[in-house]
Amino acid sequence: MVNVIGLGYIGLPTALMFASHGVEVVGTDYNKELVATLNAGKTTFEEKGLDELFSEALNSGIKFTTEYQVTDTYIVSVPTPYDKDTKKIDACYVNAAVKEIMRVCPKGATVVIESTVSPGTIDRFVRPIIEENGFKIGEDINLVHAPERIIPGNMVYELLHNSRTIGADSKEIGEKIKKLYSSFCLGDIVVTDIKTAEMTKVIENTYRAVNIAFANELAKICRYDDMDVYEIIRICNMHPRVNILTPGPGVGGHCISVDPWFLVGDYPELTKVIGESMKINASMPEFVLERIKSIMQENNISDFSKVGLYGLTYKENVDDYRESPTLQLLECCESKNISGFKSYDPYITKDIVTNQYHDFDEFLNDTLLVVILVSHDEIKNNMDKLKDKIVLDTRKVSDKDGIYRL
Ligand code: SAJ
Repeated sequence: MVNVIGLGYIGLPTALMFASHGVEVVGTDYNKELVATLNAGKTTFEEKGLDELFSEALNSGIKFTTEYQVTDTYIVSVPTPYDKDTKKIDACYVNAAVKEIMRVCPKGATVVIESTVSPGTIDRFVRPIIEENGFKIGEDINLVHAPERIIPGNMVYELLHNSRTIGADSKEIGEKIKKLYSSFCLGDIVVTDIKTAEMTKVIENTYRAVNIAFANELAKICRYDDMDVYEIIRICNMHPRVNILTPGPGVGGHCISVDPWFLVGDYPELTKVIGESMKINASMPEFVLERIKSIMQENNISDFSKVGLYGLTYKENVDDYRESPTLQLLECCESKNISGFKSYDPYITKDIVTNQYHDFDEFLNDTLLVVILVSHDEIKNNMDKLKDKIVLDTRKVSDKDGIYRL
């Protein structure tokens, strides 16, 4: 039986995927409310195909509990934030989960860490916890790192089809866990050592962060000297070896805006490009605020309450608002004593900020300047509703003339 620890954005779909492919699974989370919701037959976030997968997993007998199980395989899928001062990984949730596992696990068990961790984290934190509990790694307990690669918005498809990396101390254990993931994963599974697996995962997200930062920096240069960044990127990308990403109002989510900091924290002298890239991405919400102020001035709008922020999530068509550029923008406003912005997001039904609307038309009625911060399908399909508005489109949702851009 596999005991999946942590039933969040990664742990839940992973647990469901194993269960719907014939693996006996118990999902454990310390959040009682979350476990109660799952036991009541409801999923805890919106994701394409997740409800169907949930039903299949329930039919296959998946169970949810707050208790750690006595079993032979554990998969740890808990958050790994970073310390805002040191930029180093904060492994407290992984450490706590491994300590709990050690209280119940029998000899011979395998502990798989799925959570994203910086290179060396398993050596520094996880191994000592196992050894302190009197187990010999490789004999009594096997350790594996199996980072995920799925993208919110297309998680179910990517869980099935993406290739994966498995890091293990021995080839034999690596192959054993590869076989387990092969129960559902159709992509190639590479077996390597633990530190290599740790580094590859962090690098994948760092690669994307650096490339987004490059696009964001181009947007700033083009704004400064009145050039069209989108047209320039479009033309450059016709070169066979150029593929520039899309500038935006910032980088959110719990991966790309977080993981590269681990490297900056651990290798401060060696991460010049990465460190600057993270700063550029983090500067985008303020850049958008400055854009808003200059557009307000140009259009004689002095009241911030006439400005509506469209989109609160960190990207399109998901309900996840962790570290979202809009929330970063509102934080920036707070630090500058600017208040009054209205906001709306079709995916956020509860109130998470002040002046938040829950109806698109009411939101539009009360605003003069609409700032598009997330390219949800709703806005893409309803741009005609904005025809009488002043629009700042930070996501290039529309090609129309007369719209302000980054
Ligand atoms: N963004 C831009 N411009 C772009 C692309 C993205 O501004 O051209 C912004 C998005 O709007 C968003 C942020 O960047 O705010 C991150 O979004 P994303 O879609 O690039 O990535 P995530 O954070 O949802 O998921 C990433 C993925 N990693 C890579 O693409 C390398 C995913 O495969 C990982 O599984 C996930 O991180 C994770 O859990 O680590």
